[in-house]
Formats: sequence, C-alpha cells, structure tokens
Amino acid sequence: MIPAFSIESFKETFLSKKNVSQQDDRVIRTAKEVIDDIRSNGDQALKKYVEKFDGFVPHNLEVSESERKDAWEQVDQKTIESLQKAAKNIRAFHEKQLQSSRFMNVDENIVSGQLYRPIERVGIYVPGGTACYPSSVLMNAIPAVLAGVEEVIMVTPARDGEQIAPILSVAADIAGVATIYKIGGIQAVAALAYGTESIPSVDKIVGPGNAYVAAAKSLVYGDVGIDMIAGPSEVAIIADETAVPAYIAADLIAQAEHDENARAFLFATSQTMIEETNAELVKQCADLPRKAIAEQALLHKSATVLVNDLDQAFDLVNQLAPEHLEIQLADPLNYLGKIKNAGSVFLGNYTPEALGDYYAGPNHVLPTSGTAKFSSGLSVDDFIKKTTFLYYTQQALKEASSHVVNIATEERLDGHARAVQKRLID
Ligand code: HSO
Ligand code: ZN
Repeated sequence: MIPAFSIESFKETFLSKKNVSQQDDRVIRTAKEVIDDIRSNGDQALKKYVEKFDGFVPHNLEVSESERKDAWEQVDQKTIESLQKAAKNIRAFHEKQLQSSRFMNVDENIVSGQLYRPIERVGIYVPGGTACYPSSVLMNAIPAVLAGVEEVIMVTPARDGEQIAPILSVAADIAGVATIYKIGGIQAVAALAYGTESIPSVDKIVGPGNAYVAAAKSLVYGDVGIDMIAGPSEVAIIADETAVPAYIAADLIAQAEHDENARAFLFATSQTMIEETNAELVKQCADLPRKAIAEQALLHKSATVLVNDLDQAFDLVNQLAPEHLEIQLADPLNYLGKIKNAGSVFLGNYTPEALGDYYAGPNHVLPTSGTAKFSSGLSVDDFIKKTTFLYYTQQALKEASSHVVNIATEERLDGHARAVQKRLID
C-alpha cells in the first residue's frame, strides 16, 4: 500500500531541501489584514472577525468559573482519570528538565553566572475543530506552568455559539491554565500578540493551528515569541527481522490518520518485512474510521525503503531528521548512539508512538519537516530566558584591561577602550 522507493529515489524525493512549510501568499495577506485591524482597533475588530469566521460572538469571551466547573460534569470519569494520570507522567518528565540559576565562575575578584527566569505571560493556541486534542493542552501547558510562567492563557474557539469543548476546559484545569478565551484563528493570535480591551497581551504564543494560525504566528513573531511553525506530522520506522509487521502497520496508520499530508516511512532490512507490512496496512485500514485520510497519506506521502544494512537505515533517517523515530530492532537501546537527528525516539516493539503522543511523559510537540536537524521538541526551556551576569573588582578589571583595549582599538571603538581605561586612572 505504501509505495516502494529505492535508496536513490528516496533521497531525491524526500531529502532535497524544499521548504515544505512554505506559506501561501493569499493566506499571509488575509492574516496581515486581520492582525493590523485588531492591533489598531482592539475588541471591536476582534469581535468583527470572530463573527465573520466563527459565525457568532460568544456572550463572554472568557470561559467563566462556572463554565469551567460544569465542563467536569460533561466529560466521563474514565477519561478524566486518564488525563490526570497522563498529566502526572508529563509533569514528572518535564520537572527533570528544570535548571536553577547558577554562579559559573567565582573567584576572589570575579563573579559570573546565569539567571533562569520564566517568561511572564504565555498564550496557548488550541484548535477547536476536528483536531480538538486535550493531549495537546497538557503537552503545551504543563511545561509552561512548571517553568514558572505567571499566567498561562489558553485560546480556543467556541463551538455552536457559546461553549468550548468541555474536554479542553478539563485538560486546561488539570494542566494549570489560568484563563481561557473563546477565540480562535488569526484573530486569537492577533489578540494575544497585541492585547485588546478584553484579552491581555502575552510574551510568547505556542500551540498548533491551521495554515491561517501558522501564518498569523509567523507575522507576529518578533513582537512576541512563538514555538515553531509545524509542518505535517511524520514517523520513520527502522525494522529488522525481529519486528512485527502488524505493529509496524499499526504505527504507520496512527501517523497517517492525522492528516492527508502526514508522512510514514519504513526502512526495513528485508523485503518480506515490507510485503507483510503492506498486507497488514490493507487489513488494518479496512475498518479505520479515518480510512480515507490515512490512505491518502500512505499512498501519496509515504515510502518504504529496503536497506542493505542498519547503518544505511540510520544514515537515511539522520538525513531525514524525522519528527518521530521508531526503532523496532533487537536490543533497541543499543542504537541510541546512532541517532543524530530526530524529534523523539520510541524503542522496541512495545513502545508505539501513541504512548508518547498521550501519556508516557516526553512532549509530543516536536520538530517536523527535517527541522530536528537544528531544533528540539517543546520543553520547559521554551518558557525560560537565560540572563547572564558579571561582576569584576577594580583589580580584576585592571588585569583584563589591556586585552579589552587591544580588541577595542582593533575594532576602532575608542569609546569602548576608554570605558575600561577611565576606571583605572585613580
Ligand atoms: N502525533 C501528534 C500528537 C498527537 N497525536 C496528538 C494524537 N494527539 C504530533 O506529535
Ligand atoms: Zn499522533
């Protein structure tokens, strides 16, 4: 079901740089218009676009205390318990990422170090349509709360006029989100970036969204921080003869059902493994509710590659830099050293990506489209700024002075040289 690619054709099709996340001009123009209007006209413009794009304006833009309380009655108890357990695992994992401010160099005459300070206000964008994922609320909000962000604000569009999806509200409570506003789309990004009478401005906006949201995020970047512009989700699986075709197929499908542009790759050391996986794909897709989407992704965006050996598989995967990498090999932990570029790695036959998507602890917001070559998944670091500090006594400055003056003179910046010399005169 997934087309077979030779090593060469795989390289040509999937490894050439072609900026898959490039944005449509028309979308950018629309986003710019909405952002400019909201920046100049605040709430009045915001409400105009909520009406225009969502078809209604909720009574109150903020989700009230009582609405948040009522949401708990509308979600079944089993789901609530699972979200709570997942949140506990995600919190425990991300807690270990926290670092404290520290002195780095301390002697009699010199002190230097680094302060770790949380971003003060963060906005989390949560889509409200078919991709309405409480797991993404947990993955985005928990690291922010742990980092010490004072105010974590969530935005998500209301459905049918008034209510946001109750499960998103419950997930927000579990994660520690302070305030939720019933807005989405470009208008929500603009309101968070610049503030309106009813929406406070934030310092950074994170969270996934459609092409309009992505365009809006890239336009407000600079005035606020953003996490990343995510491309289509992808998984690469490396399999030897110990892998199980039914499990491989299940994980390729789990990826493919995300959207028609999702990409699923299998690098196998045997032709039989590829054939058996394809047979499983057909079987398992048959009764999949999102069959049409998954089939599109598998048929048109994905690839199987027969590799000569595992070194070749790792070489291709490192060039691909996939968002998710599954290593379905005997002794999978032995291969950690071979991984250079990947967002998150899942080891062995019993660690499906779905475990990490929802529950185990590592973050599911990950670099896509090869960006794992230079960036990482969401972590507490995304909500922290590092500020360095320095203290010298006059004695220490004296010892450093000739070097500073030499470099300043070379750069023809006499003012810099004098700023040092002035302090050594008396
Ligand atoms: N696989 C997605 C995350 C997700 N899966 C959310 C299910 N819900 C991107 O890593
Ligand atoms: Zn997923």
